[in-house]
Amino acid sequence: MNKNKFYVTTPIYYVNSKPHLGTLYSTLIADVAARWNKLLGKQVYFLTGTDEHGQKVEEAAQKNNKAPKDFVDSMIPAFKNTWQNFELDYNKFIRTTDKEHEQAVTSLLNILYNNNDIYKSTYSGWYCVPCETYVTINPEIKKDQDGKYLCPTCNRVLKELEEESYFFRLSSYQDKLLEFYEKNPDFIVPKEKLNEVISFVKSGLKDLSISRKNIKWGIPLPWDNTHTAYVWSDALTNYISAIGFGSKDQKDIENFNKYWPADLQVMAKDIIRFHAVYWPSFLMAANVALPKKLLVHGYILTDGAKMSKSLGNATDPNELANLFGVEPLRYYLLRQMSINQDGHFDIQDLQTRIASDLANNLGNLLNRTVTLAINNNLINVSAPEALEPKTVALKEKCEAAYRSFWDAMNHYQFHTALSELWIFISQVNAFFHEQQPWTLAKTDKEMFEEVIYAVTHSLYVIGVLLWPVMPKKSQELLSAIGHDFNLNNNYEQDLRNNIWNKKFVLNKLNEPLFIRPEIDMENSDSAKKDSSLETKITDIQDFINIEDFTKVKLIVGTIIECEPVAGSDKLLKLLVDMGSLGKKQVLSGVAPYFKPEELIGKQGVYVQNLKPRKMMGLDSNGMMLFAKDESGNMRMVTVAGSVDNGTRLS
Ligand code: ME8
Repeated sequence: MNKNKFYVTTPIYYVNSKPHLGTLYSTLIADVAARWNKLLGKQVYFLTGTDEHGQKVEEAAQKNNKAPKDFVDSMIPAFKNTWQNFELDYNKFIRTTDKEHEQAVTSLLNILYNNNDIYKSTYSGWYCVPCETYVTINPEIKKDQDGKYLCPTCNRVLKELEEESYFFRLSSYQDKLLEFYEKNPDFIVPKEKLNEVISFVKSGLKDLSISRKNIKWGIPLPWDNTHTAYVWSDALTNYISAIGFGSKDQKDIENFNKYWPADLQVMAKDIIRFHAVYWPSFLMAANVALPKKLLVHGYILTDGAKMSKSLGNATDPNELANLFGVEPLRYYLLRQMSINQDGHFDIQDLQTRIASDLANNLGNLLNRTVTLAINNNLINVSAPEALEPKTVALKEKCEAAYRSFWDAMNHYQFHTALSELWIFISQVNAFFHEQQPWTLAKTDKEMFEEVIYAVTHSLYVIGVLLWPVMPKKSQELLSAIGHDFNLNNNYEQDLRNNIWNKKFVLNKLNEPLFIRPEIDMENSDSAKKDSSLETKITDIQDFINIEDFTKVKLIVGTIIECEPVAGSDKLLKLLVDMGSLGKKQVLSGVAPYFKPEELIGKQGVYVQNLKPRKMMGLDSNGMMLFAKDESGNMRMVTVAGSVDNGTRLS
């Protein structure tokens, strides 16, 4: 088996409406997985496309006064343009109306029919047209006020059907499926979804209706053209038809053998049963290998409801991209959504992340470093012969960040990977501030160059790792330090080895890497169209994220000595005991409020890592926290109960 290839697929989307944030999210996940595997040096094939047959589309075409094929053709540009706008670099866009696909479905169905896996009978039951699925009636199925059954997925009225249909012998695959799940416990990410599938299969599989007699808009069954293939037996086949299944052409056969089985099939939980039960049984029946992994992501929610085109609360990704930029939106979706859980899309949060993570933490770091270096005539930056211990510590953090990022990406936990990377970005920022290169530029040229080198190398690693998520920003960042992103570079080995010997040439950026959004949402067209965008963006508070908060070291400490500072009405000199962290002298402007003896023995909260400064010729290291009450009296910030000195607040 070719271990050096990576085949990733998205669901093929129904064409009854335009792409939305939810379908963008699935396609983006596949794109990032594809790019990450390219970065690891693999040959990648990324497939997406559209699901165009069936009753739903037939009805939508009728409503639009169009022939079905004209209707589906008219919907394709919306998908292709949106995916292009979002830099989704797929290899193939398959449509179920493509000739090769129709041929592949015919081949697959013929194989199943000839193997006696398909038989004719009568279907009687309940069908959901919007979901294109049969629903088994059980006590949990709800009814509307007229007593009509409602679909458990989309809440719409079910239709009763009784018609002749062909059935696939799904029931005879129950044991084989269970054996497969047992042997492949990693078949589904996250694991609990596999357990749900196992329970469903164990509860007993019924044979599956795979054709519809009265629906003309579909692929006719090869042995009975009065029936068309039921949408799922048609749609699921796209994953193999796109890479050459069923073709006699030698090139197609080679392509199919090269890429199948798929390494990753991305979807949300609504269609897991089709992919984890029906799809593997069709493949088993045709003696074709099963996909290696299904990645089941959560729903993007707006106001607690799943965003979907049929429910009518979809946010237009292109409008959002116009307001916030394509790549910041890509970043936000991956960073904010914990991949296997549902998550809320929140405009305010989106703009906070852009301002804080992108513009502040990353963009400013690049800008400050490059500007400071160039202003001090440092343009060609090369590695120092030996590194100071503080630089070695940063280098070690860089290696650790790469490893954590690598691990999270390989498990498709993109939010974790990005959070790890931003922790590293905070560490680089902290290094920059602690080293004070603006002072070193005047006092210690050699150390100045070392600090600039260390930050630049760190930015190089950050830039490369960002490529799967923000390809253009990654390139812009790398250009600013004199590198080009090139997939021929063996980045995997390069970053793993963490050898700091590269040369950099610094260039000033023409404009900042990221711009803080300052959009008046009330007057924006897209805000008017979509109530979920109603937040007034200019009202944003200056939020910090958790990484920013954790930069502040708040420690519990007891004041063991306290005396006035000679010559000052305001200052008291405190000695704070922080247990194992030692004792520190702090100057505090609270003399008008306390007699020294009132503070001695009091336990309070101390900011440990505030930059030391001198007041009245005395050192002050850190700060003790106080709060003024309504009457203007000062109160010391304390912890309820007694805590060991030196305990960090969290
Ligand atoms: O089910 N959040 O097509 P579909 C996250 N044609 N992802 C979402 C989402 C949301 N709010 N809404 C939709 C079909 N998705 C079939 C698939 S495959 C052989 C046939 C994504 O247009 C998610 O991936 O209804 C979900 O599984 C898919 O779109 C459903 O797309």
